[in-house]
Amino acid sequence: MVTGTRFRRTALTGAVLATVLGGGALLAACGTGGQDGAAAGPARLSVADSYIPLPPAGGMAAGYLTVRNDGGRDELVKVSSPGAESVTMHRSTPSSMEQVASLDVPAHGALQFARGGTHLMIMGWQKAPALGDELELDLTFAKSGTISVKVPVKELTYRPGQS
Ligand SMILES: [Cu+2]
Repeated sequence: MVTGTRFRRTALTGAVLATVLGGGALLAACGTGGQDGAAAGPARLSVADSYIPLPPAGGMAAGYLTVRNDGGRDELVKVSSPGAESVTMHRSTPSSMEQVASLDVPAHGALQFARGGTHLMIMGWQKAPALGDELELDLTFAKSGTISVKVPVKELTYRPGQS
């Protein structure tokens, strides 16, 4: 009985130790070979799943998109549009939202705009948007320069992945 308990304790400690060591080795591998090296390299960006829910007549619209990154870290520092006076980056908090000056694009990751989270606010449309219209957005990144995308205006209830 006593021996049994002792054995089980030892086995458990061994398992925990193996987990800790395994995790540590993984972290070390990421830190040296992976993340640091990759974060210093050039970003490789692409934009997907962009859309603007149709705003009420000529009003303020939100914009959503995903910036994928197959390379090193970058930062979205500015968004503008030839078709709108002002485009700003916002982050939603549980009670309100705040404007942000830049957004991180992690190495080998993605910057994701989504309802209830990070979003663009688009104001001062030159022409009132209608379903099926496209608005050019010029996304300026700290390292990668500017990427222009045509963002479709969708139904108010649209979510990416739906048709
Ligand atoms: Cu906002």
